[in-house]
Amino acid sequence: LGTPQSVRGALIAVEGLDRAGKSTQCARLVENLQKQGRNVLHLRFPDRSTPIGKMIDSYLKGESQLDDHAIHLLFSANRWEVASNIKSAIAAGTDVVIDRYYYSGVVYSSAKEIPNLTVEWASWPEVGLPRCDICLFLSISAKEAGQRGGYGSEKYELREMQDRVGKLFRELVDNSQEDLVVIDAGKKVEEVERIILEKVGESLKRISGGTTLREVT
Ligand code: NYM
Ligand code: MG
Repeated sequence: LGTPQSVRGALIAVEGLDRAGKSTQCARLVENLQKQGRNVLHLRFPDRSTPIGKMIDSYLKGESQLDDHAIHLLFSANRWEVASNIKSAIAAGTDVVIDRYYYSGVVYSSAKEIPNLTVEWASWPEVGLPRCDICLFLSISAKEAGQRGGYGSEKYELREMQDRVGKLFRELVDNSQEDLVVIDAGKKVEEVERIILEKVGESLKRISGGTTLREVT
């Protein structure tokens, strides 16, 4: 009685090619939301700290080999192991900002062009995960991303692979009714930061209007 109705937090994902500026923008977004007095949980996938995450880390560094389907399922399992934490944080009114989420999961694995590892196959293990309210896709060409100090030495950090990943990301953007927002990541850092905050603000408004947290279908 008389107490303000509690509003759930927002689930915000930031996606894009390697070197698109995701980490920088996630950090800034978290800071900006906190400045507005919001509670924020900052996550990233892969989360390399868990036992599954350690297997992923070792695979990405080329220290171990895994079947392409097996590593795909590990990436997904790495999300499932924190799914309930995400849900309870959101329910408690905390915003969750995630550096890569199921979009990366689907796109990177299917970009490997392994027979039967299709987008459809790759999407199944993600069904049921908390779906983001907004996904900010930091759009940059593989060429431009590669010029940003060059790629590292991890698996997938190759120009050809990044080109295919970029193409698949764009297909996903075109074909989905998801709340995917394309952001030109070639702009200045501050400009990208401003646009992101504006888009997230719109999403927060929709949430305080009562939209519920959905699941990936
Ligand atoms: N990656 C990331 C996947 O292949 N599947 C996934 O589900 C996720 C979350 O891991 N090249 C790939 C994309 C990156 C690599 O991510 C490591 P990061 O953000 O560079 O640590
Ligand atoms: Mg990387």
